[in-house]
Amino acid sequence: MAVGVYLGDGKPACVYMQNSGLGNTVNPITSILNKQVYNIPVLCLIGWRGEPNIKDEPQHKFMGAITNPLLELLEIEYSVISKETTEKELESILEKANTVMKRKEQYAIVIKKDTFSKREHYVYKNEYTLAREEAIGCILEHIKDSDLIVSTTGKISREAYEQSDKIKGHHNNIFLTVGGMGHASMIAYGIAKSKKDKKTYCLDGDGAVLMHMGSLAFIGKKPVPNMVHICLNNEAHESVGGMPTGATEINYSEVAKECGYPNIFTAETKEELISVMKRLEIINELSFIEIKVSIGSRDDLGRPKETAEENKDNFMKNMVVK
Ligand SMILES: Cc1ncc(C[n+]2csc(CCOP(=O)(O)OP(=O)(O)O)c2C)c(N)n1
Repeated sequence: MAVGVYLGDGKPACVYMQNSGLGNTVNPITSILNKQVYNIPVLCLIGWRGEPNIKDEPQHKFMGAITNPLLELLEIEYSVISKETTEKELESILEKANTVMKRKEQYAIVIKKDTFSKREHYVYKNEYTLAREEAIGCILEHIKDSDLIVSTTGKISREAYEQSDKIKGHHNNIFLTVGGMGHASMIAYGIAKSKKDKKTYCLDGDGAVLMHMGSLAFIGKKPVPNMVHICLNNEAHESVGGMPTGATEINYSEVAKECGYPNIFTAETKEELISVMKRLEIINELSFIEIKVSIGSRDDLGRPKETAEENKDNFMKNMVVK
């Protein structure tokens, strides 16, 4: 969009992202923006997760450590700001950014944790009543112990982890896609292809589906019989504050249908979800379930106790057990 805005306006656009988003934008930066191609100025505001020596989740550590070196490699000049940055310093950073962008190059401002003060707490709501965690619990109650689960980035994984402990007494059959938002469905698809004797469930979020929606077309085009793709749709990025995704009117089940998923189900209540889960017991064909859920989560929701690598090892070990 920033490229289009520049082409249309002749003015650089400002793009705001988390540093995991910098990973997603490496290709357009190198193959569109860079001066060896179109030389297009953009101002990037980048939230710095995983800053060295600051406690953060495992999926942010490596990207946190390489954020600034990566910008250097991408030939993007940058400044780092924090809550100590004064207005005067900020002014001179913006002046520098302007000079760089006049040369049609890109400039980044890397923003440390707690630079911005918290805005007033705003509670986002939708019209649905089924809680996401309750829906996840209901799914876990209806799947076999030998079934596999791949859960998406954010609180869906944390809820699946806790619900599985509560319902099954363990969480060894869940692969938590802690990073790589939007890729859980293709991971589930890969597992389903190689483990044909088991059913693989993907617990996805609507924001994550939207981020890499092309996966639906791929999966629908070459369906596997032992995969169930579940989109827990709260029309929001609940895990990071509950803001609307910007695609709240999208009918995800229609998209999946058009992409070729042969079985499509929707549910808005626990009763509807139970009846879908029962029907799934006798369906041996790729299926998609869109569950409309409310926006919200428990304040005391925990985090995985193992490292990401331990979670992966347990998942792989558990797979060989019948
Ligand atoms: C590339 C990238 N950008 C941003 C994030 C931060 N992030 C983590 S979870 C999440 C929201 C996920 O939304 P959704 O899939 O709808 O699930 P919900 O939390 O609403 O259940 C975001 C934006 C990320 N992990 N990766």
